[in-house]
Amino acid sequence: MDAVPDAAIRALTPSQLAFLEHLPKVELHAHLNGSIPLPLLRDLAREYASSPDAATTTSDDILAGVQRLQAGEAFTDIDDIFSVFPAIHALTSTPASLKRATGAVLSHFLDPPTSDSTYGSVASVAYIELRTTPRATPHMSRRVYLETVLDEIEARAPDAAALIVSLDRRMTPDVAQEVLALAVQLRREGRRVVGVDLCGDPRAGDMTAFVGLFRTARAEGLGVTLHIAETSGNSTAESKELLSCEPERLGHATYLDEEAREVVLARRTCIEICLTSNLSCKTVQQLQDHHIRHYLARNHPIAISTDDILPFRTSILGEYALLLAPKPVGLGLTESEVEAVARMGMESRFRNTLS
Ligand code: 6MZ
Repeated sequence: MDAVPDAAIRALTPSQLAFLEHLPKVELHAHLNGSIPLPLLRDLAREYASSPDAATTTSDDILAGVQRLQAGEAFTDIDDIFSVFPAIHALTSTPASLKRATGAVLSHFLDPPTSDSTYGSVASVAYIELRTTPRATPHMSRRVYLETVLDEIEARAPDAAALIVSLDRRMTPDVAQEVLALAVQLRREGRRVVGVDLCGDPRAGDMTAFVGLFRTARAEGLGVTLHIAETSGNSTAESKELLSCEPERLGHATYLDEEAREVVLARRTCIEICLTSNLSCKTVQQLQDHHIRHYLARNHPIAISTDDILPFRTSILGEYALLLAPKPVGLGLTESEVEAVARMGMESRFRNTLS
């Protein structure tokens, strides 16, 4: 069966496709290591196989994970998706490979529209906030990790790209504290850090320990976006706690209860919507049931985003095609409705640049 965004792109008329290609779009929810274009992943995997690291880590698991990504295998659920990230991380554990990965992700999103053998039609975005979780590896510290990504962002796309520093739910309090301090310091040094994110396995961690950090981030002028209620297992108490940090944006927000939704609506908190991701992770069963409908009906700010183009085999064009294509392949929005959605994304960028 076709991947859902591919079918939506094919269901468009030539004039609708041209409309989407020229529509000014932003990407606000893309994880660096989930967004590596497949051709580069192949090169990195080949080089990894003959590197000294392959002899010291569980390289069979890593190569099996990479093979799954190369084959474009469907993932069974969100657990399955999370099982593949360690393989990708093994391939970007040196400053050189991380720099190449960052450059390739920026090119994928920002270079002029092309036709690409892996993703079909590819449309570029006018602006991207790329997010990543700094890892300490045998080859670099967390600070060097972030500097490597920032060097690439600032060299290639100083006006069209910025960094969101991710805190992973699985981090120990000490590491989370260190990562927040790095985000604050780098921003004070004038680097292109615009915000912080909470991401990672939605079932892991105790969020009580993180709330204070996100309040500090806000006080420091950083934008805050939190993955929230991504699965039915995320409790209402947890969502309430995360909302108490008053984040400007939320990732997924699939299972917010009525009370939390009222808070979000009243505050006009932007919801980052990743349609294909939610369908692939099976946190949403069918496109027509997606919680985007709730926000569209209320003209509430949303930002259409890809999440992880590598495992989900999607693109920003594919995500917009899902809005515009007729039902049941897409949501059947009109061009002017899609234009209004794209504008909401543009207006939801973090604007806290240092003066
Ligand atoms: C939550 C996700 C995610 O940070 O190494 N990540 N976190 N929900 C999701 N929904 C599918 N998709 C990706 O990119 C990979 C990391 O992003 C987070 C995971 O923590 C993953 O390890 P970086 O660049």
